[in-house]
Amino acid sequence: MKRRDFIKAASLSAAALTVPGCTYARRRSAKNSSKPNIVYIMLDELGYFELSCMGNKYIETPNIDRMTTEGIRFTQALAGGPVCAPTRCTLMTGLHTGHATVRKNSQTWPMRAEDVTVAEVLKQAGYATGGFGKWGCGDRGTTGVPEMHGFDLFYGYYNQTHAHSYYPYYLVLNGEKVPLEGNAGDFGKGQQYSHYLIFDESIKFIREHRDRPFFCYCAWTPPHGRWEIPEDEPAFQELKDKPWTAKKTTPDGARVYAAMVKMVDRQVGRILALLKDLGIEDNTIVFVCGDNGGNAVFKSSTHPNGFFSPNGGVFRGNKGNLYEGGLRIPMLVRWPGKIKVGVVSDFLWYFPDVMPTLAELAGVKPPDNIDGISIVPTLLGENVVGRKQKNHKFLYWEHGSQVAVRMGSFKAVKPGKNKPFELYDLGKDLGELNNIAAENPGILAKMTKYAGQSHTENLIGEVLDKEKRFMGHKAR
Ligand SMILES: [Ca+2]
Repeated sequence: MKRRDFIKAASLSAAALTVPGCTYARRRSAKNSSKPNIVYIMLDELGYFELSCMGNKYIETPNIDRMTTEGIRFTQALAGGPVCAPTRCTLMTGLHTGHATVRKNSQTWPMRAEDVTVAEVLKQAGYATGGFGKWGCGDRGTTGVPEMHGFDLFYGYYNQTHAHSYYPYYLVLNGEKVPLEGNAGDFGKGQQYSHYLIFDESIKFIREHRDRPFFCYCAWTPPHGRWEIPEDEPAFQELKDKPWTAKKTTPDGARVYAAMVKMVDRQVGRILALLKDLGIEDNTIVFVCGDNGGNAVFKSSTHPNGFFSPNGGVFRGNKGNLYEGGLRIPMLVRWPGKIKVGVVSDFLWYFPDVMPTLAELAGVKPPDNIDGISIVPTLLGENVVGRKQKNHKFLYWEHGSQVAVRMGSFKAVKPGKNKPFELYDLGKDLGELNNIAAENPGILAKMTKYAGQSHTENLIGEVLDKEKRFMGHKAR
């Protein structure tokens, strides 16, 4: 499909949505905006300490920082998984990685047709649903595609490896390839920077659905590598002469990385401004978060925790493992007039909680058999909601042969095959340095029992047409 046809198709689908939208618009004003719009912005690999409000000395993020003074910041919001695909699947389905379908970054392990996503739940509540960026729960031609899972519109990358290029031959819209003229599948060069297109479509979706409840899922790829940005991008122009010598992939790596963070920060600011301009700011809840723990890129002898120290030298490990460094993410939530401002919360929650939380905000029930709990009492206040916030009995993760369980301040981690569980008390030992398993056999036994109960067989979705899968960056 040509870009022109894509725009036509997109506006056609918007027009189709506008018809019932009239009804929703009426219903909405009659019910005094009882269903908030939801903008969920997830920045791929953004580290807990990569915000200026968290003390990062290289990267300035004034717009995301604003979310902390205009909303709530969570210190213990955890990713559902330590890498892209599983964490997205837990976010979408409300299931932890012991129950979810996508448990690894395989490109051939899609969600099943019967998996129910948050988009499907919100659709039942009358929401328009749009997704923009990296999907990761099923390639084209499988049962995992977003158009089979509640999204009216999904634009971006279905396959994660495809998302490694910011100048791809094509992006995907509702299962169809949209060729990007001027791109030849080369790394780092081309005429169309994919994230600009993805951002524009995110904005367009919000504009077009301002008169009805909408769910805008911005699973944006930056600052995930490869680290590519247009030379004339303002954020890069501002940083291009920084004397940062961190080496990785390209000599410009660290400068480009920081520019990518700065670019998405500006875009978060544009979304907040747009909501205000459209007069829907007070009826829109905005989330900004990372997708998994920080990736310690640009490591060197002078920067052993990575040049930008995404985990601040505080959390052990990083992306890919189940120590805190693989799971802690920035999480900021803003809803003017509804969420108290300037609050820092240590409430313990994770991605499976997103589905029941959004379902409650939308006034619908999520599926019964999920692992998440609604955190609406924490967001809006127990008095306002009229009930106490429920706590997790435990939280669970698995990733290959790694397993982790969190129970209160205790964290049990099995770091690999044939390795015993370690036990840490994060209340006293946030860096997971002091293994107290031997001294606390009772606590560990309870947690390993939870772990044993949490793992079910990993079922797999179907490949319906293998010719449709991503065939490599050089394939059209
Ligand atoms: Ca990721």
